[in-house]
Amino acid sequence: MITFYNHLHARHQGKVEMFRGALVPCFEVPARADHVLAELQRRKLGSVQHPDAFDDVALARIHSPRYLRFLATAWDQWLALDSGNADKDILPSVWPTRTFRTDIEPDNFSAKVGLYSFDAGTPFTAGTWVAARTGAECALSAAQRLVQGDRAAFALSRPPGHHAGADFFGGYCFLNNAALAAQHLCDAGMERVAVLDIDYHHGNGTQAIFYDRPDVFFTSIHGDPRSEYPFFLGHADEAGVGAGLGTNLNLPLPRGTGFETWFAALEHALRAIQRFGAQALVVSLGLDTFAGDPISGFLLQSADYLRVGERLAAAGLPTVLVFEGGYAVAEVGVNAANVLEGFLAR
Ligand code: Q9C
Ligand code: ZN
Repeated sequence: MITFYNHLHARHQGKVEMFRGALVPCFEVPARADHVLAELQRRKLGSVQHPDAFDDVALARIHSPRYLRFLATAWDQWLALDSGNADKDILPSVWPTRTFRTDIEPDNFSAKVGLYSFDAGTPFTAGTWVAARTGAECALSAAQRLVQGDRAAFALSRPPGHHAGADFFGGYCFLNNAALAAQHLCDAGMERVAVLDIDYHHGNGTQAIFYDRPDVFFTSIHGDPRSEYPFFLGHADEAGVGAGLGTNLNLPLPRGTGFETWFAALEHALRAIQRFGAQALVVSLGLDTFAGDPISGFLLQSADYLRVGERLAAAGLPTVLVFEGGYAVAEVGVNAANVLEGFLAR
């Protein structure tokens, strides 16, 4: 399968994230994608290309105009505050929670950052916009391959995307790559598209984007949000709304869940996708379900990812794989390549 590799991913390189009252080194590091690329090439799992160019119209199918404007200009606004800001990352510190207004974009830069974000774990750096935008092009290029008749394509990019909503960043995500890919498939004429999110963390952004949509089915297997990030979405009773009622399926599992139970949930999710009648599949491929992941709580082993790939292929749908989380840096390449190898073996 072809891989669209974000050759500019390392331009996004956060220094620190807020964790329990301290600034700690970022978990979402460039080496993650480097290891995946190296392992794909070592095993010869297909050609690797730079993405095709897409204009802002493709991004605006998912993201709001004012959010896109903010992302494109945030770094310059940050430098305009103080040229000494060049060697510091932007981190949000104030948010409009319940009872506040979000319809007026404030002039104050910190307030803007808060308006367009939901956590203090997602630094915005000098190269964040170009990296995120090029990553989105990887997802769109992969989706376009399906339109042209390919069986599968892989978007190998960072920063990840599934926590980003139509107008907010967070959870290390800025542009929702999986949602952009799914929308591209819809726009190319597919009437029913499924997004399967197997990152450890619930894909709150993707869910929210498609929550009222009857044409995009979203299903996610993730750590129970009562204890796991992103905490405030991802419960089993979230089924969609309006015309989208019945097209959202959450399968939360407790921290400590092992492969057998997790795989049964995957089976459940794929059967639901089959019942929905999906014509194509977008997989938010997080590898932070791995037992060795430093910030997650499932117990999958490296060999299990071969079976995950096989099962995804057995769904028999044209499939875009989109790289999301996975923070066991030394193992993330092997684990991602195992999914691809399992998929290709079917
Ligand atoms: N100190 C993705 O996997 N912070 N995002 C967890 C760790 C947020 C994960 C706390 C985790 C976000 C794409
Ligand atoms: Zn994750």
